[in-house]
Amino acid sequence: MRRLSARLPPRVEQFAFLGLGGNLGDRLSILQRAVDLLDADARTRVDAVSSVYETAPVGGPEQGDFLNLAVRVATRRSPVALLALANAVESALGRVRVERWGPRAVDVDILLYGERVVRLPRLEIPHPRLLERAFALVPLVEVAPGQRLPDGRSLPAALAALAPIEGLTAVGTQVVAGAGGAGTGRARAGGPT
Ligand code: GSY
Repeated sequence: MRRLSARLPPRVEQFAFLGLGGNLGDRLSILQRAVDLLDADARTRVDAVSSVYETAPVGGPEQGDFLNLAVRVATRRSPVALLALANAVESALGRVRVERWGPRAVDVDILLYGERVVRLPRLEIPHPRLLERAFALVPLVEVAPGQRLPDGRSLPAALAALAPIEGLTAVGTQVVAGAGGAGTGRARAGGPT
C-alpha cells in the first residue's frame, strides 16, 4: 500500500474527527468558541457537532468534571497541519500545558482522519487512547456513525466493547457549528501544510 505523507495537503477535502474537552472556566462557552475557531479556518469547515457530555475526569490528579464533545470537519489540511490548527485553537483559548493529564480550558485532539494511520513522534492517528476513552468514543460515534477504524472495525462495535459505560451524562445544551460568535476572528494557525 502507498504510504501518504502526513504533511502533504490532500487533493480533495477529507473528513476528520476531533475530540474537544475542558474542565476550567465557563466550559460550555469555551467549547463553543473552540468550534467557532475551527470553523473560521479557511481550509476547515465544521460539518457536524455531537451532543455535549459531562464526564468524570480520566487520569491525572483530582480535578473537576469535563465537558466533552466531538466534531466532524471537512478539511484541506494535512494531518500535521490539522494538528497545528488544533494547537492554535488550544492556545487561543488559554490552554497552558502545566501538568500532563491535569485540568485544562480546552483540549483539541485529532481522533481520526478518514481511515488514515499516522505515526509521528508528536501525532498519532487514530488517537492512541481513543478505544479506552468513553468520553471521546461516545460523542465520536454520534458524528461518525458509519466511519470505520483503519483496521476495518466499526465505531459502534468499538463502543460496545467499552460497555458498561459510567461517568458520562448527556448535557441538554448544544454547541453549534457556524455560530461564528463575535470576536472569534479566524484561527491563525501557521505551521506546515
Ligand atoms: O485529552 C483529553 C483530556 N482529558 C479528559 C477529557 O477530555 N475528559 C475526561 N473526562 N477526562 C479527561 N482526562 C483527560 S487527560
